[in-house]
Amino acid sequence: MKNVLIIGSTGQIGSELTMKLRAEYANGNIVAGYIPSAPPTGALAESGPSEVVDITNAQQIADVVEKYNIDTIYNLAALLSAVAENKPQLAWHIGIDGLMNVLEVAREKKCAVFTPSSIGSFGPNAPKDGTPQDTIQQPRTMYGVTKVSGELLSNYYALKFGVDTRSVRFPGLISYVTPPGGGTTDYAVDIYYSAVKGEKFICPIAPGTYMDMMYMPDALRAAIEIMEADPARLRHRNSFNIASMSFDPEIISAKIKEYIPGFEMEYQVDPLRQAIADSWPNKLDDTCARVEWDWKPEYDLDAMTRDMIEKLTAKFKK
Ligand code: AKB
Repeated sequence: MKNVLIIGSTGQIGSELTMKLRAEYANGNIVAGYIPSAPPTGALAESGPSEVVDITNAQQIADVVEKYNIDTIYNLAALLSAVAENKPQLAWHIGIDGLMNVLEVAREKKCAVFTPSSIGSFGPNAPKDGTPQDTIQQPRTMYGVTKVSGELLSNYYALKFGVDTRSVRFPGLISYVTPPGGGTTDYAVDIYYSAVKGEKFICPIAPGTYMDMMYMPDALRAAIEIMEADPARLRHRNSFNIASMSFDPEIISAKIKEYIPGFEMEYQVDPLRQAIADSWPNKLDDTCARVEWDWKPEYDLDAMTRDMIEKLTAKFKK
């Protein structure tokens, strides 16, 4: 039995991860932590317990961990990259002060902790292609600064206090369920919505800009598999590079055209998002994740595109 608290359960990853954890650990308490401005609705609200848990409130976290005898915390509270650039203090407060609250509760109550990092933890000095697991990171964005700091802080708690912290560096995540908000990679979600609605897509990222991307089912599996991995095999903890596909706007647009021949795209590059994207890697090397816990993606661009178009078409027909 597992008792899990998901902080940020109504966000892009949380809304799907909570449902998957409830399916996988059906006999446990899978608690959807949320902030009052974003309460759970529909199946998320009906399928299990939910509690107000603001990551900046350590007591709230401790109370819910105590109440449900929580053994694992998924800490998904964060501002995405473009929003964090406009609200750097808040990004730090949620990303690092909040993480510190989680780690302290975890130390006291002996919980394992998953806190996602990102391709955004790398900056322009990192090798762009085949970016290694262990390399110079030096991000230039506040998002990246919080991600690298979060990786270091999580490793510190593992080494110093024995807290079982683990994580992955997520690529841009693509899903038809909950839309993302304020990320640099979000164009790769929005493009499918425009295509299925029959609208021309205005692309904020320039042609030739490659970034790692991943379909949500693979990302959810990664988040669960890393927490279930045999600790004796792990040489790394925070955070593992994971990868499945890398493309630029031209490649994803051409792929969509194979399924929706009338699809049109025009570029209106957003300087903020473009600068962030230019500072990120083109493609990560995820060998360590493959070797240490058998990570393997299932979706490539073609399989993801087929599924996205099919699922969004059904969604808009309702
Ligand atoms: C973002 O674009 O901010 C995120 C990420 C890659 O971490 N999707």
